[in-house]
Amino acid sequence: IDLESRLREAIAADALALHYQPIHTLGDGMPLVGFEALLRWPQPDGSVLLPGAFVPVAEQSAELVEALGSWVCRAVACQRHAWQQAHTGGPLLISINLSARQFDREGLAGRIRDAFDRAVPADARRPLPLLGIEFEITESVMMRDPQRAEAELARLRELGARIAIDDFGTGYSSLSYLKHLPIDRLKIDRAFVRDLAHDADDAAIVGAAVTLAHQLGREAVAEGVESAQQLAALRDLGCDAVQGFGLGRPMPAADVPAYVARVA
Ligand code: G
Ligand code: G
Ligand code: MN
Ligand code: NA
Repeated sequence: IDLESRLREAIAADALALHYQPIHTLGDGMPLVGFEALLRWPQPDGSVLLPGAFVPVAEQSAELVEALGSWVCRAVACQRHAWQQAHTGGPLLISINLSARQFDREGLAGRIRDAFDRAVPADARRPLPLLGIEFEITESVMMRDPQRAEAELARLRELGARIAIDDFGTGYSSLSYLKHLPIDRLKIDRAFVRDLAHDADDAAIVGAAVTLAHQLGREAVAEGVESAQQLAALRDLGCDAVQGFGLGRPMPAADVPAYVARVA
């Protein structure tokens, strides 16, 4: 059967997984600030499909993109509840990737709130259900329907969430949206981080992105950090936080408590 039908079944059977990649600040001791939740689809033969292989398939269908997005929110809400019960992680931020197509239908913020509320027992619900959750959106979100996106993001923030622009610098868009959108962090795409330590152009771009973020009162996070040289360059440029294989790879949820204990 085709991938689309199999994905629909996998969502219904709760057969997807999230891996969690740590994000650390560049401050003293490089404290852990949170994790980005990344979709994985384990296959019957033991292999694992990465999101690039199936998120685009989901995006062909408004209903499937919605089902996948709700699954991710439910999974994060359950996981966070379990970690809180076990006193793992304290007030860590968990970042969730949103597809641009999730904004196509009205009421995204309400549906996300419902997904979070339904995932935990009634007595564990909070007045701000999305406190400690960050949503990552790409610049392309703004290309679809800027007014709706702005309104939905504002609602997500009223529910306690933070907003990050993902893959910053790679999108086809103007910078003007930065002024209007309620954004907390810019995540600088790893394409600019890769050669940062030896490429003066990349260093200039990353430096400008960090300055732009700070001037607007936002934070800058660098993605794809693999080496100590990149880390040193990012510290010199005043970047706030870092994420990448050099700090920690995306890990199954079961490995998170040990990681949190190790870096604490
Ligand atoms: O984990 P990996 O590097 O393969 O992720 C590739 C891409 O898949 C990233 O750009 C990421 O934004 C996207 N992605 C990962 N998890 C999710 C998710 O839960 N929802 C959506 N829409 N995209 C995701
Ligand atoms: O687009 P987005 O930022 O959501 O993509 C996140 C993806 O980047 C994850 O799938 C993750 O596996 C990948 N990633 C995270 N850190 C690194 C890194 O240091 N190097 C490379 N090449 N990929 C990374
Ligand atoms: Mn991301
Ligand atoms: Na990114």
